[in-house]
Amino acid sequence: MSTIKGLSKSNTEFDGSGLRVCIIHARWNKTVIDALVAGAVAKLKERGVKESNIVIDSVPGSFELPLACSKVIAGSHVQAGSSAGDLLGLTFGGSSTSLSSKPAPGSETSVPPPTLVTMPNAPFDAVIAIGVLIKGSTMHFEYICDSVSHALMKLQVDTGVPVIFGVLTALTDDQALERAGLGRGSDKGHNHGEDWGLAAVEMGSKCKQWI
Ligand code: DLZ
Repeated sequence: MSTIKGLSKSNTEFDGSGLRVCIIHARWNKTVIDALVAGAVAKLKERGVKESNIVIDSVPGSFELPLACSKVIAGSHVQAGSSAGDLLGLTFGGSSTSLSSKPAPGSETSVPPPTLVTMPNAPFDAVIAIGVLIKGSTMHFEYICDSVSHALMKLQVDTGVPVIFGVLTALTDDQALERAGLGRGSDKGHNHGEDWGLAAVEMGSKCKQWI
């Protein structure tokens, strides 16, 4: 019997030619990671994202994905007159230095002019976080799956930049392999990285329209 599960095709084919996308991937379970990253890149390019607008970087494990994604979003969205910390609503080192804040009354002359932060990079329209978690014999898997998924969701909602959830949470090696199109049976499975590439183009395009 055929399955009812799965992603249905969008009626619109989104154009990624004006998008800039960052892929951050973990290095644990490299065989599966490599296939997923390749699948995501293939679909980004198929939708017109220029190779020069695809930035790929890695972190040790999936647990590191939220911080890395947060940093690349903050770094690419630093605008003159606002700091990355301001943008994310974060306070570093116990004090916030908003460049737009007014000087304290009576101290106008003693406050040095703020150093404007220049925008080092064009902003990313979407970030794809790719990791492969495979259950072991301890609770490690559950803790990482839970914290990483929550942190990535919070990051995209807080920043307004789509963060595509490219984290496989597999109970066995075979589950992970099948979801990267590397299944060991007659059915090789479907490479979910392809879906993540398409999701990045769709969400990156839609979020530009929804502003
Ligand atoms: C430690 C660990 C283990 C046991 N398993 C995985 C895994 O299956 N997938 C993955 O991406 N990372 C794993 N890690 C590493 C953690 O994500 C993290 O890199 C370390 O705990 C250091 O913070």
